[in-house]
Order: sequence, then structure tokens, then C-alpha cells
Amino acid sequence: MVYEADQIKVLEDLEAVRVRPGMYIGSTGQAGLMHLIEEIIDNSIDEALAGYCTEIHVTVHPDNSVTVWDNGRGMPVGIHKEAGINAVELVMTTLHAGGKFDNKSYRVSGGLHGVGVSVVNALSEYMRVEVRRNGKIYRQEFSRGQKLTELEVVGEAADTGTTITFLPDPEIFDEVKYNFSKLSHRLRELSYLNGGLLIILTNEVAGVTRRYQAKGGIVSFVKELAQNKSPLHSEPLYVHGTESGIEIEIAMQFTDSYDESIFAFANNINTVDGGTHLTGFKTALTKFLNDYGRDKKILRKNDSNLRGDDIREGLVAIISVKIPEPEFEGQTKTKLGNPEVASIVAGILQEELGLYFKKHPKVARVIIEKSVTASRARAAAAKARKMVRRKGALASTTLPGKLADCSSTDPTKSELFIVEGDSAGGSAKQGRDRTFQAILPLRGKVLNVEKARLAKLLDNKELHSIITALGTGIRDEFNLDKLRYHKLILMADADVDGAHIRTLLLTFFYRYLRMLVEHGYVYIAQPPLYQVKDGKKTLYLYSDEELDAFRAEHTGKFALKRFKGLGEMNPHELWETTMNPEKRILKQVEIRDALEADEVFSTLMGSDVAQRRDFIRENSDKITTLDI
Ligand code: 0RA
Repeated sequence: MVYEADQIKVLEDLEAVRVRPGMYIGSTGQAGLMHLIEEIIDNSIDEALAGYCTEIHVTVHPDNSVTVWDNGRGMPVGIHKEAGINAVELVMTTLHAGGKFDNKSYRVSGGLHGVGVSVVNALSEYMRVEVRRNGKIYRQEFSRGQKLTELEVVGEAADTGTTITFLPDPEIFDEVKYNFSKLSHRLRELSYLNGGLLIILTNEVAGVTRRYQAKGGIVSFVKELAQNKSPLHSEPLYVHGTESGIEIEIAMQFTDSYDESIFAFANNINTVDGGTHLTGFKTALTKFLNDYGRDKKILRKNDSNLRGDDIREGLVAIISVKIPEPEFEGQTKTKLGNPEVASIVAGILQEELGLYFKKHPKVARVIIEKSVTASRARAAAAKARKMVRRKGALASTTLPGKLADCSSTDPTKSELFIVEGDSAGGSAKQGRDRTFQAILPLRGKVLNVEKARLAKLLDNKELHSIITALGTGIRDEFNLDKLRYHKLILMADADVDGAHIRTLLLTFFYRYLRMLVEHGYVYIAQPPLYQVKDGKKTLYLYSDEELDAFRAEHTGKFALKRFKGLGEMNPHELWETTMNPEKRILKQVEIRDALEADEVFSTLMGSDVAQRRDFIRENSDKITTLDI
């Protein structure tokens, strides 16, 4: 039975969620809304992982409510013995009830989301659960964490499954507006990670439906990621194995590109900070190829061992592990901690590589030869750098000539504005607070990172000046302690060209200075789009929405000016609107933003014209509204 004390506890718990939503879902903005949807989807994904669910439909309705439908076993509807209430109600109204009665083999959640559906209920103005089970349709409705109705049978069902609809509470959320680009990105990722699973996303407002299904699972994922690069072997390698209840899946494709794109997932969560699965993978790959190369005499006696990063140059890979009890570590819980996973991944990978290369010795040779070339190129580049340094012409400590540095030498207080164009750079130099703000103007087209070899990258004047201004060096010589500014602010026009430069710079940061993004040091400045003069008052507006709102409120006369570029603002205006820490809006770049930029970049710069055209058509919003 439920005792009065229990009931009071439950009410207190869910009230606590409403009082401090940020503690449970991170924020009450778009990211928080995303958490609500992910929480519900995760339950359906768990059901798919357990092997009972083949389809998930996510629908966003015009009233902002969201429905997640699945064809799993259906949430249990029976009375829970200890609690004395039905299981749907228990799960929906009790904090952390999830684990009480389900004995699922895998859980998606575990660190990142995993707050429980009751949290979604607590933060929803309305919520409805429908279960198809035992030939019947059951329904129960809730609001703000409490039940509105009892669990009732409302019809007959031919199949099984669960349908959950929720409407985020406007009392909690600043604005209920979903980020469709993030949502579709995540659903597509989930379809790859759960091969065969059909996921359908419908945006009823825009009248758009997207269908995600990848019969080939992570092999299709790798093919897609590698499609703009030239592969060194025709089909991706696929490795699969289970040990001690831990399931390992790896797909990899070596290409002639110069960067490595390895994505590691644990229970469908993108572990951007890596962890034991990634360590196991890297160790085994390096060891195996060195042993194999020696054994087959591809590596000679005098050759030194191949280094991991030389082997991984040009590698596109997905590592996906599924673990009964994942441990997620780090501030953002995106690093896998389970120590046993490293040796399990390493063991399975070594064994499978042995079998694969027995059948495909040519592939092994191509990969090892590519690694040797990479290592020679790296040595040559290092030697060239040393020569230059010895000549004293360009010690990496010599700051670029066009950098207008700040007077502060304390990195935690210093900011670097990387500004597109000389004229905007000039305004920024005059408008800045020189005690802590440094300006680096960029001219012309920045190098195409995709097609350039690392050594050549250092020849590019623009990127070279960024690297020297930062002070950290890159790749092997990267040293975070030498970073001269803890805020790196990209400042470009709010037009298509500006968006391209931003995409390019983010891609450069993502591939060569990822640590800076991970530490939250990279920002995007948000210059205003409009200036309105209303009598004596001058106001700046940063989006078309703000302009619409202003128009709605001001029926009288006002002078409107649209800024076509940063260069149109005088130094004072630029300071007031975009640089003054008291007033400016900065967007902190997340690793996901940088990854998306990397994808946009690869497609835009890739050689497939038809694909590029489709991409631009589908993502015109992203490219023109700078939502990268
Ligand atoms: C607990 C146990 C079982 C299924 C579920 C939860 C479940 C929850 C949700 C939420 C959305 N979709 C879902 N699908 C399943 C298994 C019960 C059994 O043994 O049949």
C-alpha cells in the first residue's frame, strides 16, 4: 500500500524538480526541451536494445506537444506489489522508479539523460501514456507530475507498444521551440547505432517527415562519414563480438585523407570525451599493425615502430559498445569509465583483425604503407619547422604582425577576436578595450582543411597566424598550458560568406585544436542585424524575431538600418553591440556544433556535386541562418 508518508515524499520530490529544473535537465531552454524528448525516446530505444521494438515514431504537433510511439512490449500495467499502484502511475509519478521493476538487459540512460520519465511528467503541463498490451489499449493522463485520471482500458489493441505524449510546461520553459536540426541529427545517429531500427520523425508544423533506417548499422554510418574521402579499401572493416555481457561493434574505413574521425559510443551515447572503449581500440590497433608489419616484413629492421596517430591518419571509425552497467565520468558524463571494457575491446579487435587480414593481406599492406608515409611526412614537417626556427626567422613564439595584442598577460582574463576582413578588423582594433582584448584580422579565403596535408596547413598564412597567436602549437606539439587567451571569439558577418568562414574555422578547431572546444574556450560573436532610432534612443536588434516584436510594439515612426556587415559599424557601435562584455551576446561553441560544422564542411567541400546540391537544399536554413 502507499502510505501517506510515501505520498508526501513523492509530491515533495516532483515539486523539487519544478523548483530546480536545471538540476535535472540542465536548462530550461532548447537544450532542456531536447532532454525531455531524449528521455522519452531512450525508453523506446531500451526496448529496441532488448530486441522487442522495431519502430519508433516521433511527432511534434502544432500545439508544441510531442508524441513518441513505439511497438515494443508496452509498459507494464499491473499493480506493483510494494507500492500498491499500477506500474504506469508508479513510473510516471515517482522519481527514480525506473529500476524498481524492470530487469532490462541494457539501458541507454545511465549518465547523460537517465533522469526518469517522472521528471518529464513533472515539467509537463499535460502528459498521456497509452499502452497496447494484452489485446487492450490502456490510458492514463497526468499534469505537472500528478495523475489526472486512473489507468483505464479505452479500446482493443492488435499489437503491443507504448505511446507517450507530453506538452512542456510554459511555466517552466522560457520558450517552447524545438531544435529540429539537433533532433533529426540525434535520431539519424540512433538509427545507425541500432541497425535496422526504423525511426520516423514528423514535424507537423512544417509538414516534413523524415525516415531513418540503416540496415547496415554502423557500417552504413562509416560509409556515410567517409563518402567524401577516397577509401583505401572498398568495404569498411566490421568487427563484432560479445564477452562478459559486453557487446562490441566496430566499423572502420581507412582513407587517404589527413585527419582522423573516430566516434565512440557507449549504450548509444556519444562519448565525446572517449574512455576505456576508445583506449582499448587505439592500443589494439597500434599493436596489431606493428606486429603484423614486422611479421610480414613490411616494416624493416631499421624502421622504428609505427605511432598510433600515424596509423590513424585518414581513419574513419565508429566504436559502439553496449554494457549492462555503464559508468560515465567527467563533468559532462561523456567519458566511459568501466575499466574492464578496454581489454575486452582490445582482445576482440586483435582477434578479428587477425582473421580479416588473413583473408585480405593487401588491405593490411596498404594501411601499413600509408602509416609509414604519414610518419615520414610528420618527421619531414618537424625537421622543416626546426630548420626555420634555427634560422630564427619564424620561431613559433614570434607573434603574427597583424595581431593587435592586449596588454594583459593573464590568459584567464584575455580574449582573442578572430575577425573576418580588414575593415572590420580595423574597427575592432579601434573599438576594443586593449587591456584584455586582442584582435586578429583574417584576410581572404582560409585554407581548405579537408584537402590539405598537415605540413601544408602550417604554410597557410591565415591559419598559421591563428596558431601562433594562440601559442599552443598543434597536434604532437600541442600544449594547452601555453594558450594565451581563454576566450577565442570568432567574429564574422551575418551573411552566407560569414557562415562559410565560421564553418571553416570551426572545422579547423574541431580537427586540429579540439581540446579548445572541449574546454569551452571557443565562442561565436553575435553582431546585431538592425539598428533602430526612435527619437533619441538607439536600439540594436539581433534577429528578425526581435524586429517583428519591435514593430508590433512601436506603431509610430522610427528609423531602421540593416547592417550588411561588420565593416558598416563604426568602432564605437562595434564595441557597444558585439564586444563589450557587459552587453554582448556570445554563443559558446559546443563539441556538437563543431562536429556539425565538420559535417557541413565535408559535404560542401566534397567532390560529389549532386550530394552537395541535395545538402544545400535540405539545409538551407542551417547555411543561411548560421545555425552551425
Ligand atoms: C519496463 C518493463 C518492460 C517494458 C518497459 C518498461 C517499457 C517502457 C517503455 C516506455 C516507452 N516505451 C516502453 N516500452 C517498454 C517489459 C515488460 C515485460 O516484461 O513485458
